[in-house]
Parts: sequence; structure tokens; C-alpha cells
Amino acid sequence: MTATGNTDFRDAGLVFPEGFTFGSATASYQVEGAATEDGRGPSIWDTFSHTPGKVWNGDTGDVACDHYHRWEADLGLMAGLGLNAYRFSIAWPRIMPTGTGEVNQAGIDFYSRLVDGLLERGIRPVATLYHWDLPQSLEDAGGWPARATADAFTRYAEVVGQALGDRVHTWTTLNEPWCSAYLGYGQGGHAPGRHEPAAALAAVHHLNLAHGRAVQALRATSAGDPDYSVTLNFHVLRGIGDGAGEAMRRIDALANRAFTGPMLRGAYPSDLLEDTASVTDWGFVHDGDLAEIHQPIDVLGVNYYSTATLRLWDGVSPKQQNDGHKGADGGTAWPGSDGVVEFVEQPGPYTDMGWNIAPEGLEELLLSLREQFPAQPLMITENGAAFPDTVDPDGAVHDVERVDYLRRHLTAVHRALSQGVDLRGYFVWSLLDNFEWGYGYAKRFGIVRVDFDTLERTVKDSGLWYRELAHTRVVPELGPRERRTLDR
Ligand code: IFM
Repeated sequence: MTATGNTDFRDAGLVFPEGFTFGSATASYQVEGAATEDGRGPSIWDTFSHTPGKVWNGDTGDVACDHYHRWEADLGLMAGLGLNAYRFSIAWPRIMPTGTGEVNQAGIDFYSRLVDGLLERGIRPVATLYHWDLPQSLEDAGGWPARATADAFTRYAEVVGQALGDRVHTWTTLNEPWCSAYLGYGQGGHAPGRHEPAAALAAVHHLNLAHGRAVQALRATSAGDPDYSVTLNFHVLRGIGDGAGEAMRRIDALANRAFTGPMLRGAYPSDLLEDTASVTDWGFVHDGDLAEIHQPIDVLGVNYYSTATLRLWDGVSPKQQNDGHKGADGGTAWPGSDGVVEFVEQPGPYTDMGWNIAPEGLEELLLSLREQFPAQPLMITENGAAFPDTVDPDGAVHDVERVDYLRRHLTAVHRALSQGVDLRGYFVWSLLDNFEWGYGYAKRFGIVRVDFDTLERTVKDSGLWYRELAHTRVVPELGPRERRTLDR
């Protein structure tokens, strides 16, 4: 037992406070499709997914869930589920096909219709500017390791601020810059698939700069009164062996404090600069950058799926590389700490991604963020699980494991709330089964099933469960199916 409840995180009778937001999330490249329609330019994910061997099964986002054409029906689904908010992302190459210069009015019109459609249904629009689909032209000019990409992002932020800032409820500048920088430019499992540790760190800085400048640009151009935010995928760490503390400090610096330091404190942590000194001198940080990055935000978006266990590598035993993000072909996600820190196998159970299920990590993360940033309101902007769903003969999807995952993580959320954490809401990842990056369509995270042959949508049991929670604010009792599964 923990101080706040049982260790299985299936507390009974939990009631969420009035005003707590229950939403769902998606991202443009993962759901929209219509990759070449209405003036959209190519993004790095188009190039990457069309490169043989980069994505499982050769899958691409060309069609995805066809949300670009089916958005009204998808909004209807959300309204039917009683969701309060929808977190979507704007495809930069729909708005500015080459990343700079010409604005594509058809792209603006699409998101304008989407935002209006949400408001008509009483669903708050939560818009992310960058969920990884960098215009290919900007990558050709150097990508995020080049400072000019942050300049281009500032202009893009002005354009969308002017177009949608009268109606968007919350602006989120970036989604998981950790992935963009380290997986895109270091490990290479994500687009653009580069293996350049120094470039990965330059990308970290230019993403941070892009965030700070975008907050300023959105503030200057939004005619309404939106909230401002950024979403980070925090790494919740455990350590084993003699050097556990040192291993955790190093990865915490690279994964977490490399972003929270400049964004929320106005400085890079000195240990991060020391640990990476053999990779870069951080000469890409210019005078005045940190003040630009350090902008007040209304909510800090928190994405959480699982924990990671580390140890200092002894230099002898075969090295494990289980950082929870497969698809690498030789690169490292950890500049300066590759060959120093080792990621080790986690205790199960696991989701279909091979990620361990650890709701206690979410409670711990929320308490830790409160301690580090006491005045900063928080929002869970992603949490959810992939499981290999099956469809019953009657068409139903009894995804008991996903219901259980959500129940346990919402219990963790509730425990944090009960301990006074200023947490404003929860967005399930994802509304729809969608293009799961390097895994293509093989991993299903949705609370709504998508048949990728017919594009038909079916609300899963987890969707029905979430609907009840959103409607009543009370975590539903364990159903008979869940009981039977748990008794096994
Ligand atoms: O699908 C992704 C999403 O795009 C970003 N956060 C993690 C999800 C699951 O891998």
C-alpha cells in the first residue's frame, strides 16, 4: 500500500473536480492523410515514410485516417463521447508549403473550419503548432540544427496566431521536442533520420528558441484570450547498481532539464553542458536567446506512458539499448552519455509497444513537477496505450486492457490532484487508431478503432468507458469483463 491508496492503482469511487477537462488528442500527420491535397507541401515525415525500410510494412501517412475529409464525422464522435476539448496539431506544410514565404489559404481554411466545428459542438480547440511534420524544404536547408528553422517557425506562429488566435482555446508550441531533436537527429528512428549527436543538441536549442519566440508571436497576434503551453514527454527514471544516481542525473539532464531549464528557468543546467562538452561547445546559444526562450506559459503539457530504468555501463558486459523507441539504425538518442549510461529491461506488464505499465510513475511525475515548478499549472496532454485489439463478430471491440490502463492512470492522476497538484485536465492518446510513426499502422492507441481498409470508425469499450467518465466525472466501477480478466 502507498500512503494514498492501494498499489494496483484501481481505487474505487473517484470523483474528479468540476471543470477538470477530459479530452482526446491526435496529430496532423498521424490522422489527416490528404498528403498532397489543397496545396500541402511535403514534410520530413512524407520523405521518411516513403524511404524503404524506415517504417514498418512500408506504411505512410498518405491516407492515414482520412481525417482531412472525415473531420466532421470525427467531431461528431467526440461530441458523442462528451469530450470537453480536442488536442490536434496544425501541419506546418499545409499553412506554408515550403516553410517560409507563401501562405496557403486552403490550409488555413481547413483548420478554421475545424476550429469552428469544435466550438459549435462545445469542444475547446487545443492546437499544437509542431507535432513533427517539418516542411521538407526547411530540412533541406539544415532542419532544426539550423537557426533559420527557428526564424521560420516564428513567422509560421504569427500566421496561425492571426488566422486562428481569435478562437483557439489553448496554443501549444511544440509536442515532445525530445523526439524531434534526439530521435530525429541523433538516433535516427524518426524523420529526418540523421545520426549526428552535435546536430541533435543544436536542434534541442533551436526547438527551445522556436518555442519561446512562438509564444511571443502568438501572444502578439492572437485576438482572443488563449492559454499558452508547450508539451514535453518527461522521462520518469529508476536506477540500479552503484552508479544509479549518476545515470539518472545524466538522462534527466538530457531528456527533461534540457527543456524545462531554458523554458521555465531561463538557463541550461550546468551539468548538461558539462556532460555534453565532448560533443558540442553550445556555441549555437546566442546572447539573448535564453531570455527569449523563458516565456511565461499558462499550462505545462505533460505526456506520460511508462518509466525507464538505467545503470552506468560497466564497460564490459554487452550493452543493452532499450530506450523504448526502436527503429534506430546505429544512432544514439543520448549525446554525451551513449556508452556511459545503459537502459535496462523494465519489469512488466507491457503494452503492445513493449512499454512497461507503471501508473505510479505518473503520480510521482506530477508530484515532482509540482515540487520543481510550484506555480506552474499542469495538463496531461497524452496518456494511453497500444494493444492488439480484436473485433468481435458483432463488431464490438472489448479492449479490456486499455480500459484497465486508463483506469489505473486516471487513479494516479486523481491521487496527484488529491495531494494538491494544480492539474487542469487529461487528454487520452488517442482519439483514433492512427499512423504510429516508425511502426506504421501496426500499433493501435485509439479509443475509437479505425479499419484501415474501409476507414470505418468503431468506438471501443475504452471509448464508452471514457465517455462515462467525461459525463459523470466519476471513474466507472469495474465491469464484469474487467473483473474476469483481472481474476485470470
Ligand atoms: O503517437 C505518439 C505521439 O505522436 C507522440 N507521443 C507518443 C505517442 C505514442 O507513441
